[in-house]
Amino acid sequence: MNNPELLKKFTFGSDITQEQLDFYNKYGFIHFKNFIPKEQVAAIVQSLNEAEQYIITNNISEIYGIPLKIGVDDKGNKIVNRMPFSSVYAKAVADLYKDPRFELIKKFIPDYPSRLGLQEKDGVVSNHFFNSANSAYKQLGWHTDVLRDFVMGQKMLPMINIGVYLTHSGPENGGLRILPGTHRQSAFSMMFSKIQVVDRNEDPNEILVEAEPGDLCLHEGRMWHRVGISPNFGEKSRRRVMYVPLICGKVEIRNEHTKTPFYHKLGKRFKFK
Ligand SMILES: O=C(O)CCC(=O)C(=O)O
Ligand SMILES: [Fe+2]
Repeated sequence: MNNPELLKKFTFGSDITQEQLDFYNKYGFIHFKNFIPKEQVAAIVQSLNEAEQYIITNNISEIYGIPLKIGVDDKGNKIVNRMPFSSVYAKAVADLYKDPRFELIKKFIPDYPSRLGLQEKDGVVSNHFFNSANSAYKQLGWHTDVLRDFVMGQKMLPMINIGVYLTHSGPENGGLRILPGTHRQSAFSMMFSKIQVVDRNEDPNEILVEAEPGDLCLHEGRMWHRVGISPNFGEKSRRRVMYVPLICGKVEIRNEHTKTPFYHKLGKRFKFK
């Protein structure tokens, strides 16, 4: 990585600035420091831990039709590695997205009306990466988030994945690796320049997003990204981050009666994880 501009961090103020819009449009991502205070991060983590216990005690395997990834940590305890629709069971998570600053984020999609997908797609996804023998989520291969729309035969509209960090994220616990600027690629390379999800190899052009609890990182749905595997096991590998999509187009609300989309069954067959 030889462009120091890519390491630039921003502060989320009372409005989105032109400089922030320009950076995002150029690179397909933007990183804001200290979006929420540490106390709020702690309250969210506590709320997610309680939701996790509830899910495990009640043998819940999916939320609104989307399967949970449940693994086992290094101490033999069950761990919910990927919790979709986490605002359903975790109140502090639901409260976070009432923050009026999420309205401002819509300015990054100026050409279409957009909305937070709190009850669409996978809702607020809480990722809990952990490196242990029986973890269900140690890393995530290269992919673009619009893959799902492509698979579902839907029109590809701008989409932003909004990430809020709950732990430090960097090389010691894997970290998010992105290919800046790839959101401006052709539809063909968006889908096929790497083998989606299966390819886990380092790319010479990737950059690591190093973040702290409370940081906010937005990335465009068409940008290639992956989460690396931690070189550590156990506690040192723990990485928690929540994502909610900012979406446009057709509204498809999910609830307790909606069915599991077919590609989850495909994923199971081919063991994508
Ligand atoms: O955990 C991350 O930072 C990224 C996760 C991700 O890319 C995804 O869930 O689609
Ligand atoms: Fe992703």
